[in-house]
Amino acid sequence: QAADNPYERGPAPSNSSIEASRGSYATSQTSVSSLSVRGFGGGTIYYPTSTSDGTFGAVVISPGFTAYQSSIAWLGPRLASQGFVVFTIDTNTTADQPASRGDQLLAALDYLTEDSSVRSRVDSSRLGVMGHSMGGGGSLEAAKDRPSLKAAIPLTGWNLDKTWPEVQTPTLIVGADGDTVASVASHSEPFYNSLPSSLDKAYLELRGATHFTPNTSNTTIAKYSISWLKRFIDNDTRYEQFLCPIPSASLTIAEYRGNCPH
Ligand code: 9J3
Ligand code: ZN
Repeated sequence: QAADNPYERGPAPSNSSIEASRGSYATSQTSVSSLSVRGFGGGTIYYPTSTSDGTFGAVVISPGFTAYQSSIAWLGPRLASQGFVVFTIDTNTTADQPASRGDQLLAALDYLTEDSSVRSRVDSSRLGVMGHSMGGGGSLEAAKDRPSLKAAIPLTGWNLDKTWPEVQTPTLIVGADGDTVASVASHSEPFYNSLPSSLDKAYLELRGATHFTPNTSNTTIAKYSISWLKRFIDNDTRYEQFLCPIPSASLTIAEYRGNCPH
């Protein structure tokens, strides 16, 4: 790790390293039973196996309405292998609304850093939240409630609350151009626009994508999520090159907005 940034983990990144199906760390996983926790529904923790690189930042990920951790499981090893502890959770009930999912993301972070079997591997000062649909809406709720969070990434997020001026956490909003469940016009775009203009924020609209695109392996989601988490949870400016200047529209990106440099 570089002397000027104690939180840097892993080798210098390239476009191919952030697009790869796995990063440089071998990973392990451990299951957390719903019967052993309160405030959320259990889940699976994915983490770098080695303890030789010190602690890692961590991110908890919530699924959407009616869905289980299996719907976001691909992100576990994908992100953990880049050097994060990743906790994909189940919610108390699959009908829980975004505000509840936000509370559950925070309960899961507290479990991860205070009680879990991997707590010694986690840097409790460098935490983030992600989620799909109502889980994405929940990630905005969690950031609003806990401004110390370093990164939030709602994936095709859904929330009745369209205004998020209270958020102080760097936030990457990911929408899908063909989403008919949480249309970008009614959800992701107003979320992005309502975040403070002074905040480190970005809006990535996936091209040729639906509400359920975040439920299977997706290179565009992965590469920008990795870059955002690295940049803001690890303060790793080696990843700034992938976020700024703002990425151009392409075969997989319908639109990208943001404020650069971060
Ligand atoms: O989590 C989601 O997929 C939310 C989208 C939805 O079905 O909202 C309708 C209540
Ligand atoms: Zn609001």
